Amino acid sequence: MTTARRPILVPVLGDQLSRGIASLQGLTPGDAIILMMEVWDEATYVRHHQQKIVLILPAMRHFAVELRREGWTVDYVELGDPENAGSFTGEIARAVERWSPAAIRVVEPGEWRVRAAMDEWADKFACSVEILSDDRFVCSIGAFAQWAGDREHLTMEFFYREMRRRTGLLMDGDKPVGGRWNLDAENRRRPPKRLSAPPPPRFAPDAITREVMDLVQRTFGDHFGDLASFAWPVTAEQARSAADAFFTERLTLFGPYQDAMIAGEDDLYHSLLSTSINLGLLDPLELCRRAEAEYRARRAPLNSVEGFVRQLIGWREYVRGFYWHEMPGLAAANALDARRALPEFYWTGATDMRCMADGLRSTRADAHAHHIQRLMVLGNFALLAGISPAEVADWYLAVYADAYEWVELPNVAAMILFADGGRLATRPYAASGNYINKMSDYCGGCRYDVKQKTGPGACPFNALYWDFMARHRARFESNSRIGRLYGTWDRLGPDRQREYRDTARKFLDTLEPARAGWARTEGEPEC
Ligand code: FAD
Ligand code: DLZ
Ligand code: SF4
Repeated sequence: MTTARRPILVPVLGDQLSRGIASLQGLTPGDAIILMMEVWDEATYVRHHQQKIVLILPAMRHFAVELRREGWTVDYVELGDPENAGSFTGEIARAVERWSPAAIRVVEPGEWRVRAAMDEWADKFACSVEILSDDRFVCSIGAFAQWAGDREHLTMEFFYREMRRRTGLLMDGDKPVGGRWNLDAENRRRPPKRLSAPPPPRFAPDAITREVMDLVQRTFGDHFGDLASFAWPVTAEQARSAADAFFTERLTLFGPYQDAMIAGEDDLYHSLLSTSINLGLLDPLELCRRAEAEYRARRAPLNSVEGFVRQLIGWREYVRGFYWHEMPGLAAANALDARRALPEFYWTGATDMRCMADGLRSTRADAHAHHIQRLMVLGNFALLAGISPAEVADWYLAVYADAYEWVELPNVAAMILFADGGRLATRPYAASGNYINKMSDYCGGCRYDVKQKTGPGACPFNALYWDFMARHRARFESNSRIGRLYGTWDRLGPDRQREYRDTARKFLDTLEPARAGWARTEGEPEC
């Protein structure tokens, strides 16, 4: 680097580990100092699962090694550095002192609280600050806002069609390949007994990762989650090999069994790529193009490929736009006035409900549960039991390795809890035990009876479902998608209805509230 010119300082955050990140485009190693910061605030603003920290810090360290190999100057601040200021802003201040940069150039972050801090940098530091749009998403925050306009409901399906047109994915001219936009109806196959998928690759921790594992054990050993089984990809190369395995071994049946659940089968035909995509190790658009190529080469059926593409350029893009469009209100939204504390068993896994226990086990073991467990088991329970959205959101943000607020909060507050009052979903994803029984093998081995509706041995989802519907009758009776269910409820008559509601109340009374301090350090203000 020439000594005469003041460099551009380019902070790269822990989930911006993409070589093509916008802040580096157009720069050469001679122009820039790349700043990477391991900071206490990010590791503790919620008490992340131990594996989430072990995923992110080694991924950052490996990324720094790659950049240095390419000739970039990387100013890397480790968590254990005694001078570490503990926050992004504090570390930028120290870096500005060290380098006297001409400007700071950074890509917008994934979380509102970080954006709020970033917006203050220009006033705090004696140099200009350029905050760039994150072009790893197809739809910018501004473009989403334009699409949303003043629509009352932000229906994902219409947004998704726009994304298909914009990217040209699975299109024949201006028509969807195969004549239909969405093949979701073909993606709900009931799983046969003993459905089992080829296991996804696991990546043994190397020296860099093992060093962070020691650090996490020493420093965050009291955070939720097991560490010993850590096997997530932490480099772009590993992430590519995880993607290869998905495309060759699991994509074909991804579609049909997307909603299936089998006890002990934690991954089934899911891709397990969210941790790598969200870190920036994989490009979602490239994955979609590869999935399309599998279809065009007749190696994968359309329902699997369209399902996968829809998750990425539909749901993933949509929830990100929704987050920025609805924040900061979304974090405090509670349209159903749900106030119950999160039960302790979400943290301990100690419940006799087999479906819940299985999802909680994989959450603890791998910092992962697949979509339908997050949505229709763990999320459905939180909805029906009326658990406070803020407590549920903290839990999801802390326990999953792929969780950042931009993707976690819309899924929790809007998709599962209906806390946004129906901006995202036209009806709540509420279901009784019957749904779980149809889509899984859980109920056979459960101490509760899924066919029994009331009484102490009945599947708790059954009474909770009707209790939820009865509690929210005023809101949902006029809903064209679920209003007619109140006819079924009315036909039960007052005595039977009372039995349902008593069963629900008695069950809810047994729930022990989670002790303080699991998700956030006690006594610290919420960020
Ligand atoms: P696959 O089933 O293989 O799906 C392929 C990809 O599609 C995923 O890797 C992911 O990038 C994307 N995707 C699928 N569904 C969604 C969705 N609803 N929203 C956004 N992207 C989606 N996903 C996260 O990445 N981080 C989260 O914090 C997160 N929290 C969730 C909370 C709840 C309550 C629910 C219902 C879903 C949440 N999801 C979250 C979405 C989804 O459950 C995970 O992306 C998925 O389980 C990751 O596993 P996979 O890579 O095997 O996904
Ligand atoms: C989640 C996380 C953790 C645990 N640690 C760091 C860190 O030390 N340094 C960093 O740059 N990023 C970390 N992250 C990811 C950030 O929380 C994430 O970049 C912001 O939330 C913005 O999305
Ligand atoms: Fe879950 Fe009810 Fe089935 Fe038990 S019976 S596994 S609680 S749905």
